[in-house]
Amino acid sequence: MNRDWIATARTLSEALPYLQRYSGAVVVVKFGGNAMGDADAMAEFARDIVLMKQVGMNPVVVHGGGPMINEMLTKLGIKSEFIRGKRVTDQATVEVVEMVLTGLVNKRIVQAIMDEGGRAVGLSGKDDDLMVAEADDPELGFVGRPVEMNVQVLRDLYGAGIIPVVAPVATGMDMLETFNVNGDTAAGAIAGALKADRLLLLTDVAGVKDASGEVVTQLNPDQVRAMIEDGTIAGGMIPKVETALKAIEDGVRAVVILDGRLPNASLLELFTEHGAGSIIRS
Ligand code: X2W
Repeated sequence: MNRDWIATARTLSEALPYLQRYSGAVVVVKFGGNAMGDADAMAEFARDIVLMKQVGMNPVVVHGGGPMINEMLTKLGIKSEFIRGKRVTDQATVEVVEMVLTGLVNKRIVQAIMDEGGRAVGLSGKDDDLMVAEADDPELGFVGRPVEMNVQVLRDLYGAGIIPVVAPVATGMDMLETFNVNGDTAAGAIAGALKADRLLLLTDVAGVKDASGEVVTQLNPDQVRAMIEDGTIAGGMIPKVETALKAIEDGVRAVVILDGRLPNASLLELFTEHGAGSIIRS
């Protein structure tokens, strides 16, 4: 018999305890613009999500799309800059952000999940008041900080067998303004409100690295705080670990930061002993 088939059967068999452990688990998956890559990467991500649903988990997808927003702003001749990892967002920019995220990117992900045989419905923070935000910092314009979450619509969707796909655009307290929310922040707020079993932050780095550049596979919140303080964790990793700390405070059981470009990254993390990336939990 072909050795590959034997290995496949063994892999499935070894996944049993993980399948049992995660049955019914709520898993929020942040799919960043940098992890989306090409059509193949999108299809592979969608397939992993459909598999999670098929084996009884409740995946909730929250996406980014920074590179796609940049592309559209460039086409329209609108200049854009970032302060501390967040896009300075004026009125013209927030309109483009909403169009690109809730239109182009959200529907591409919905299509990819449908194409793999799942059922997906796309929505933004505006739908059913899922995510209500306030201005984060006057310097940033219409960048929102989530202040009120109404996640029942997500429970209704996954309870009905549907995979929710959420664009990180929020409504204002007066229900008139539109806010651009960082994708990681939105995913953390949603995971916190759902008290999710897992928050997976799929990005384009292997995980949290120590001073020698090695990925640290397991961390607790105190270790993360110490690594921020001594400068080991820096740059774009800071908003991610801050999201992780806040989500854990809000009741998420564990947060994993992993490289979404790795083949079957989420499955490797959830269904094998090996895991992937860095897991943060108390
Ligand atoms: C982000 C929203 C998209 C996002 C932006 O405008 O780019 C803020 O910076 P990635 O692909 O996950 O980076 N919002 C406030 O987070 O995309």
